Amino acid sequence: MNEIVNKIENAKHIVVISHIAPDADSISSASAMYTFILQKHKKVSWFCKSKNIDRRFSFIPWIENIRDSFPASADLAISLDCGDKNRLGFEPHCELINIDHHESNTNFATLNLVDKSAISTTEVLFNFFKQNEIKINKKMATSLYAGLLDDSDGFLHESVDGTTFAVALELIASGAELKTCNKQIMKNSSLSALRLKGLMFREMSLEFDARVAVFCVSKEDITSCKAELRDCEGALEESLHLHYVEIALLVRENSDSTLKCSIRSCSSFDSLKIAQIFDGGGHKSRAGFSLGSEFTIEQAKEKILNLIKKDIQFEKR
Ligand SMILES: [Mn+2]
Repeated sequence: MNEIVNKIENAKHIVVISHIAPDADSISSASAMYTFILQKHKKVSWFCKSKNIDRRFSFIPWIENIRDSFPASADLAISLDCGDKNRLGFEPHCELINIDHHESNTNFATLNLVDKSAISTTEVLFNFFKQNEIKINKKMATSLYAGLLDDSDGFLHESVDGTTFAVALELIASGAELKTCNKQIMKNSSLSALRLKGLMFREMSLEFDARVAVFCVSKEDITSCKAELRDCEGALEESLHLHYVEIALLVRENSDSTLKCSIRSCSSFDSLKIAQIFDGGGHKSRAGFSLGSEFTIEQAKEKILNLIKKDIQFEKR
């Protein structure tokens, strides 16, 4: 029997963990694992340190069961889509299994199922279910599809290939509610988020021959639009649609004046390499890291742009 299946069989109380500030992939993969464990008539809990979960995910099965306190009686924890231990937001006292696809994953658990070639953690989980002849029911299929959809940027990410569509096809055949997923994940925005996007594009600067789009967002920018921190993502991703832009940089101020920096790349530029200088994580095409309040937004921007300048290939396009 597979080692992970074995651990699940032998555990009494299992906790699935979504990472802090969870995205669709982390929520969906935890949901699919939760459904699987529930079917085994096992006691299962769902932990996520962040309180403010994106409303777009409200259709994901069992999401109402997420708790921000870690149950004391748990004897097995399974983290989903967490690249490193800090992303858990809690140090589990029990045995830990790590299921993920991040390039920067540090294999921090006792048992690690990390496939860096997978487009989403839900794809890793799909393969795990298949290999262990676990039936994917309608709830699981919906969750797995939602993560695949979001992490593949609606099947437009450059690493999307026939395999991605083959997985999607199988999930649809298993009953995935694709219309709900497509609408909720890809086409559901708030007015505040759209206002922030407008503000961000108005203030965006272009550097290095317009190959780098730069966004600086203060906490006042966010509050003036009544937006959420995560609403900065849209403009960041969309700036890569501009013809010459290969890299997008966001320096965002948190409410406590610390900074969160995100880098996106649609060329061979390695975002993760920069993020790792600052103990961050992610993938080549999308990575992030935090900075303390010792830097102003402007100083952080200059520092990161200097690093990007060293790495960007100034070959003729
Ligand atoms: Mn992911």
